[in-house]
Amino acid sequence: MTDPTVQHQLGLPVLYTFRRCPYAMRARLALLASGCAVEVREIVLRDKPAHLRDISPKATVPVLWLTNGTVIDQSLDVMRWAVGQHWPAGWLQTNLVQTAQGDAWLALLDGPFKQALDRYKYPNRYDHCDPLPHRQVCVDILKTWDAHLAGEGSAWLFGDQPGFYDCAILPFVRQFRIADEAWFDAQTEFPVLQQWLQRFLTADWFEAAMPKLAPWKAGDAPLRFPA
Ligand SMILES: N[C@@H](CCC(=O)N[C@@H](CS)C(=O)NCC(=O)O)C(=O)O
Repeated sequence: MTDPTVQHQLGLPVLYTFRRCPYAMRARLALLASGCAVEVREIVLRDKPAHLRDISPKATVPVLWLTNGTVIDQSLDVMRWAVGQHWPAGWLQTNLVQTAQGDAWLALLDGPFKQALDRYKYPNRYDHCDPLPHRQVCVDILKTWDAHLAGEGSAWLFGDQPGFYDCAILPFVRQFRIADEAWFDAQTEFPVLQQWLQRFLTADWFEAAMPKLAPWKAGDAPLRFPA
């Protein structure tokens, strides 16, 4: 039997999350957009709760633990689950449709882009590799989104409302910028993408997806997300 101190306390799915993690961010954005409330548990990566490891031995975030015991432990699957629940009117009301082009971008993002991003951002973790060729790999990928956005002439990847792919991709573009903000902001090769990122960073729904929470421990009073 599950330890009662870790059980669902609010009758809602439990989301294990980490504020700064781009994978967790995309999951929170999709939950927020689809109006799916959860019981939120902030974690610290170096000191993960035992219950998280119990339900998902690979112990990455995000992890969504449904009230029926189902565990969803891949960020895109959490997004797809959220989108499948409902999608209220308001921001993100369009672009629900998932496209082959968008899915190809996600493969690029979660594969080569993330791999290069980690080497650009944390070269010391990779035998002190030279970060600049890795930054260039990311730039080349960013330029494809820049060209797409410029071609569409729309505020978001697939129209005038942010959608599934904006939520899935933007947290990683944000992380790329954070590695060297002054450098990123001074670049002239991807101006439309820079505007797209700024639109995201200044949106009230982005702020709503980034609550600052103390790390959870078993027995804590439950917290709801969105608050
Ligand atoms: N493929 C996973 C990746 C998730 C992931 O790697 N999350 C990182 C945080 S950004 C993590 O939890 N890493 C575990 C650790 O650092 O111990 C997903 O899409 O959810």
